[in-house]
Amino acid sequence: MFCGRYPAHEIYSSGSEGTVRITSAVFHSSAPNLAACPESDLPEFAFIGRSNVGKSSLLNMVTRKEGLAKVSQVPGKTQLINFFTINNAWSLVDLPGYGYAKVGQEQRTGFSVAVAEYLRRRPNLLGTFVLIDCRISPQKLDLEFLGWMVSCQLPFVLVFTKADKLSSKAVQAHCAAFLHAMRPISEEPPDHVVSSSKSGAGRLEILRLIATALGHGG
Ligand SMILES: Nc1nc2c(ncn2[C@@H]2O[C@H](COP(=O)(O)OP(=O)(O)OP(=O)(O)O)[C@@H](O)[C@H]2O)c(=O)[nH]1
Ligand SMILES: [Mg+2]
Repeated sequence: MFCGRYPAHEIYSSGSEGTVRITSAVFHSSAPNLAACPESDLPEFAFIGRSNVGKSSLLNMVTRKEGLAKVSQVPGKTQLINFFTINNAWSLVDLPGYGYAKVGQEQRTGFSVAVAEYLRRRPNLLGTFVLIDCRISPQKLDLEFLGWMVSCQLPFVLVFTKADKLSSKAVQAHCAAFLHAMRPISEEPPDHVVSSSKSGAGRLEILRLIATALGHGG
């Protein structure tokens, strides 16, 4: 489950082993900041992480819709808060990455004020997937961001991306090192998923977490 305190309007239910089947995934709109975000009652799940970690690719992999979110080899591609409507029932949100120095935005611990405002104040945001590149040792910027999430009591799940680029043993070692580095931040080890947008690994786990958060299994 998402780690942290759930929003007051929680519609989470526990115990559902099911998953969600995606029948439609469409781009809805983009917004530069919270005030410009579309009003919505649909439950929302956001993808955040360093620039180039694979947020947009993961969104496309989860929805099985290549090209739905714009992917780029150049960091800093996603600059707006992008909303995608799934099954006309819930939303996935592709956020701009943090840690990209050339972005001319005001920064707060490396991520933009707009992203911070969105994460803290969006009323229908149920949970956030925080993406971590599984190939690299624990990074200060990621740990700082997660510390901020914990201090704001925002629910999140870790997603270790690009697992196809390493042996499974190396992936496990990197995940273990990251979870160890999280110990001073979070009393309980956060839930985590290992993913690859190339192989589709992690897709079902992510959909299962979403189904549980939505309170249904189908
Ligand atoms: N091998 C491999 N490459 C990946 C994976 N996910 C993303 N990539 C590559 O990593 C690069 C960045 O991917 P994006 O999905 O655009 O990353 P992002 O986090 O959305 O980046 P910004 O929008 O710039 O913050 C692209 O070249 C992708 O093809 C993965 O699971 N495996
Ligand atoms: Mg992106």
